[in-house]
Amino acid sequence: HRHRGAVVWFTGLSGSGKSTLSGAVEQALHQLGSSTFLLDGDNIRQGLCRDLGFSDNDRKENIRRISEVAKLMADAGLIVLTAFISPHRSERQLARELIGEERFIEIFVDTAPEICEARDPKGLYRKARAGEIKDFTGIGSGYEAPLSPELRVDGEQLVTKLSEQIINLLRERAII
Ligand code: GGZ
Repeated sequence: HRHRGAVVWFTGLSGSGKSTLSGAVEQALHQLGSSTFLLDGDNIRQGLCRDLGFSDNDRKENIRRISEVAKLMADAGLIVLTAFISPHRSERQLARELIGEERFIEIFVDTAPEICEARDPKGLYRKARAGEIKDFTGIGSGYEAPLSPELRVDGEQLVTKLSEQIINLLRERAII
């Protein structure tokens, strides 16, 4: 199957829908015959980055390591999907420069903070409000929305529709 290595970099708040959406895109890519790998908190923060927390410095190091791993996997020809908050523009910019503009696709999963908080799938916003998590993104810690991502999706729309938008973008970019 014709495809080239690339990194599809999802960014957005906790509860914005990054994991669900990246999972759906990965499934769609498999059906099209592409080889993919999904990097997310489950396989990174439990392993390679298990020494890191959520201070600005630790998040920066988290994103740096993820960028390096994603780059290697893209070099190997995979379509890598990453699903991390990646709250700082500077770190996303470093990822872009490391991986290469032509194969870095930044997708802003734009879901209103109030919606993310209302969803609260893991009860973390509630804990943050109660003062139990001091540097929670959107409450005690900032999120810098992308200024010019390759794509901004409305996180309140249906996942199937958003996934199609992303697949179309990958076709336009000749990644698939
Ligand atoms: C933000 C936190 C925090 C704090 C734990 N702030 O919704 P989730 O649970 O599944 O996703 C969040 C995940 C964020 O990890 P990332 O590696 O994506 O963050 S970053 O890119 O900023 O390094 C959330 C959980 O970890 N979590 N504490 N304080 N999210």
